[in-house]
Amino acid sequence: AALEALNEAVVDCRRCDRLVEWREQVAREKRAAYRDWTYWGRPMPGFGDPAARILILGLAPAAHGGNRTGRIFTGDRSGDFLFAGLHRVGLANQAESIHKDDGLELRGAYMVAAVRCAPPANLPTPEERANCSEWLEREVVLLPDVHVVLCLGGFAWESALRLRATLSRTPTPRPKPKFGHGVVADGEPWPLLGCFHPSQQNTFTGKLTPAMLDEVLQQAKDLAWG
Ligand code: DU
Ligand code: SF4
Repeated sequence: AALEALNEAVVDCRRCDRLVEWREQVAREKRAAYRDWTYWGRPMPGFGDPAARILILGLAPAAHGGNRTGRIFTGDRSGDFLFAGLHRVGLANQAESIHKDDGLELRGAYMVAAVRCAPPANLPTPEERANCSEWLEREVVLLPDVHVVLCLGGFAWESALRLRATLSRTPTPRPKPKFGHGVVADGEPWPLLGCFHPSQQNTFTGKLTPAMLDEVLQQAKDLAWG
């Protein structure tokens, strides 16, 4: 219930001028072009199991993915790749995430983006990341069973390092733990685990294969329940 209340507040957030303008512009233009699509065009709430042991942290919604459907990683190719993997390892009840009412449930996992509004060129600014980190801080407090944060890409990794520093009131260690696929950074309140982002840049080029995704998801499960 507290998570739901938080997410009701999140979807009304208008803190970042540039992102509010962009998310609404995309939604306006696309609504006109595709009349049968409903466009969300608002901040994207977290999604998944409130008892999650694995927190999956992404970058930001895609303009025509989460920004269209209102569910994280839903309606874009990155999400197709990711949910298929979550289903293979037993963290999702189905392999596809199509829209908000498709029956998808995560088991043991919860997903959230470091920045909750779609950014131009998929690139939020450091200021936008800082703005949105307050939502993330409030949300993780409501996810007390988290044992590991799976960071999809370097931006999420950086956000998670900052989040840990804030929550544990301990500066990020120097040298800073370096992001990599399968890399674990121990620390309080939970270890971070790196995974290449499932964007088409990585999945089309073979930098991230389904087998590599499954391996890291299994590693996350071992850290969460092992
Ligand atoms: O209200 P709801 O989001 O449909 O969740 C109902 C119920 O299912 C609640 O106990 C959380 C759980 N759940 C879940 O385990 N995984 C999900 O992805 C969504 C909901
Ligand atoms: Fe609010 Fe985050 Fe969207 Fe900025 S990115 S407007 S802080 S929800």
